[in-house]
Amino acid sequence: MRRYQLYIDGQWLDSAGGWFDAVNPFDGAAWALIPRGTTDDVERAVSAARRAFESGDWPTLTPTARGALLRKLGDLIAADAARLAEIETRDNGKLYVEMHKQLAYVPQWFHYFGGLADKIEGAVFPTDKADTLNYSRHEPLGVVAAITAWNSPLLLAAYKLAPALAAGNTVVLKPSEHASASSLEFARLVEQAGFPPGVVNVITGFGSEIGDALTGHPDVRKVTFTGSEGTGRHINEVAAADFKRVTLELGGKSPNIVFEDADLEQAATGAVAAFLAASGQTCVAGSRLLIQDSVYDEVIERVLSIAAGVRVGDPMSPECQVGPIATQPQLEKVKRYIDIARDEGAHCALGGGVPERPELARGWFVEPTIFTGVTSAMRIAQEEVFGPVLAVLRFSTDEDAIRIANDVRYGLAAGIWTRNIPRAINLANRLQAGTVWINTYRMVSYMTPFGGFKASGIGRENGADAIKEFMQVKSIWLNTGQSTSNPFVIR
Ligand code: TXE
Repeated sequence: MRRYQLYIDGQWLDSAGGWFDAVNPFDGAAWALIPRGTTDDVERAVSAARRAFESGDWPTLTPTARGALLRKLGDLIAADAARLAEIETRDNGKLYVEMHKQLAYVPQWFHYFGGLADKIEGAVFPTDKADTLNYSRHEPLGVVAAITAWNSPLLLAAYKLAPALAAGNTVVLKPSEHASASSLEFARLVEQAGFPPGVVNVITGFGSEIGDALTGHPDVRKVTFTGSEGTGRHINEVAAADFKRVTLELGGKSPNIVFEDADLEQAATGAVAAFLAASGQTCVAGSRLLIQDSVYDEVIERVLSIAAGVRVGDPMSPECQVGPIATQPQLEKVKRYIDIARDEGAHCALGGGVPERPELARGWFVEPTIFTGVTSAMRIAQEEVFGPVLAVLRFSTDEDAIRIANDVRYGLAAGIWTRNIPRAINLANRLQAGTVWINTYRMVSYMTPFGGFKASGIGRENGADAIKEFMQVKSIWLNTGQSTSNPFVIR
C-alpha cells in the first residue's frame, strides 16, 4: 500500500499522528495510508507559509513570474490528469469518466488566474487636496487556509489555490479525510513546477482534530472552505474571532423547474442527470424537481423511465452511469433520509433500497431513488441529502414555482426548463440562487462567478473578481508640494 507523507515547507514529512486508511467506496478496500496530521503539523505548515509570504523568493517574484509558475503547474496537471483522475475515483467513487474530464479541465484555473496575476491594477484618485498624489494598490492577504471536500478534491483546490496564489498569498491546503491522496499528489506537481518552499503546503488529517488549529491560527488571514453548512458556520465563528476573511461554499437544495412549454424529453433527461450526476454528491445537485400540473404525468413518466434504465456499478467502467456513495457516514445519511421521506408520507416511486447485485455487495451503494407527492414542508424538500435521491413537487403558476423554489434556506443553483424566454428571464431574476441554468444544468467555468445565496455560502469563487477575494486594498498619499503646512490638520 502506498504510504503518503505531508508536504510542508518544501519537505516530505511523516506525522507524529501516524496514518489512516484511504478506502475505496466501490469495494470497501483500503488502498493507501494517509498521514493523520496533528496540531503540531498545522503549526509547522502555517509557520512555513508565513515565512514564505514574508521572506525568500515569493514576495519578490514579479506578478508575471508568479503567473508563469501557475501556468506551468497547470501544464503539469494536464499531463497527469488521467492518473490523478484514477486516484480520485479510487478515493471518492465518482465515475472515472467524470473525474478524467474534470482533471483535464482543472489546468484552466491555473492558466486563467496565472494570466490574471499581472493584470490587477490599482487606481490614481483625483484628490480634493492640493499638492497630493493618491493611489491604491491591491496587495495579498498573507497565509490562506484552503479546506476542501471529498467530492471533487482537486477541482475545489483549483477554485481556491489558483486565485490565492495568483494574488501573491501563500497557502495551507487541507483536503477532506475522505479523499486526501490526490491533494498530496498535487503537492508533488507544485514541487516540480518550482514554487519556493512554504508557498503551498498540504496537510492531511481529520477536520475534528486539526481544523480549529488551522482556521483559528492567528497567522492565517483568510479561510476558503467548501463543505457542509454546519462546518461552514463553525469556521465562520472561529474566523470571526480575529477578523479573518472567509469564503464559504456550502450546501444546496436546488430546484429544477419544468414548465408545460418546455422540450419535455430534454427537460426529463436534464432532470435525471441533475440529481444522479456524481450519485447526487454535488453541491449543485438538482435535488428538487418542480413540475407544472398540466404536464406532471407526462414528465414524471419520462423521468421514471430514464432513471430506471440508469446503469449503477463500478465507477472505473466506462459503461457505468452511477457509482457508489463516497463514504460510509454519507451512505448512512442517505439511507436515513430515505426513511425520513417515507415516514413523512412521500411516495417512493423508484428505488429506495440498496442494489442487490452480488458484485456491488461490498460497496457503498444506494439505488437511484425518486419520491413523488412531496410537499415543500417535508424535510426531504428542505434538507440536503447529498445522494441519488430526488424529491418531486408540483406547481401550477409561475408565482407558485418561484414561491416553492425559494422556500428553502439554501440558494446555490436552480434550473428552468421552458421555451418561453421572457418567462425564463423573469424567473432567473427572481430565483434566490447564485447560479441559474436555463434549458441546461450543472455548467461551471473558471470564468464565471460561482457561489451561494442565503445558507449556501459567502463570497464567490471563479471569474476575474475571485482574485480580489484574496487581496486587500491599500491607499497611498504622497505630498507633492513644496510647502511645509501643518501635518496634523486634516484638510
Ligand atoms: O463535510 P464537512 P462532510 C455536505 C453534504 C454532506 C455533508 C457532510 O450534505 O452530507 O456536507 O460531509 C473539514 N474546522 N457537503 O462530513 O465536515 C473536513 O476535514 C475546519 C456539501 O465531509 O463539512 C473536510 O476537509 N475544517 C459540500 C471539510 O471540512 C473542518 C461538499 C468538509 O467536511 C472542521 C461536501 C473544522 N472544525 C459535503 N471539521 C459542498 N458544498 O459541495 C471538518 N472540517
